[in-house]
Amino acid sequence: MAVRKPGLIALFDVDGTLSAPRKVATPKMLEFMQQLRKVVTVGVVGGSDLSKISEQLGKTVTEDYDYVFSENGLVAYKDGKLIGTQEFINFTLHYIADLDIPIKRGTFIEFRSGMINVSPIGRNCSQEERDEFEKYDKVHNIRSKMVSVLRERFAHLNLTFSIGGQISFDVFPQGWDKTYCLRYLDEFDEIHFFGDKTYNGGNDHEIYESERTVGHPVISPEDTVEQCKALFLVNS
Ligand code: M1P
Repeated sequence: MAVRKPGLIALFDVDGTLSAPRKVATPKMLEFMQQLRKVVTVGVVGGSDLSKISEQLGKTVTEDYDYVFSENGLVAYKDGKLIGTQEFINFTLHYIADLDIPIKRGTFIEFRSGMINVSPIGRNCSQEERDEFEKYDKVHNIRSKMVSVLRERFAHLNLTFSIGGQISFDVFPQGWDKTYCLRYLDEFDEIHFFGDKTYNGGNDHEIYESERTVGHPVISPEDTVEQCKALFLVNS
């Protein structure tokens, strides 16, 4: 029996590489990949989501290949098991289970496009509970302590943790913060950014700190108006 060469992986795009664009791969190609897998580790990487890749490469795609990366690796499988994200989810849910806070509701983790939102109290809480949690968190630093633990534990995943709202924090790949929008603003050489969460760990921090922006921390919408008046409307 052939022995796989250690340290070598053959990684394949899907559309136009393993199948005609957007089409289902031929049985011959699928069979070939299984033959190939006997001698090298085989991975698949596609920009589309797993359901589209499954349509093209088969329902059992995550088991049929050593690695399957959908959404360019945002969702990653190794030997049929979710990696990265799955480990993160399990650790985070254990952490929340052990948290001693007054109220817990449902939806502690929410998957969104390109980000995971984590809420120690759970997103199903009422508005009143949400307001209470925010106050409680200000005193007990539940979110910032949790973020410190996760940041250290999952340093290898190069994630950004961002506390933006009242009851949760966002987790996403580095660079997928608000600076992402700056690529659409190349024609401007002076970009003023205003935000209330400009501190380290806040979801305005990266864009506020960016070399491409002049950052303005604000404390309320009223403050935003005042600062804009002083900056842009004096003498106009
Ligand atoms: O826009 C700031 C944040 O608003 C919500 O946070 P929370 O539910 O904790 O108040 C969420 O949508 C969060 O993702 C977002 O960053």
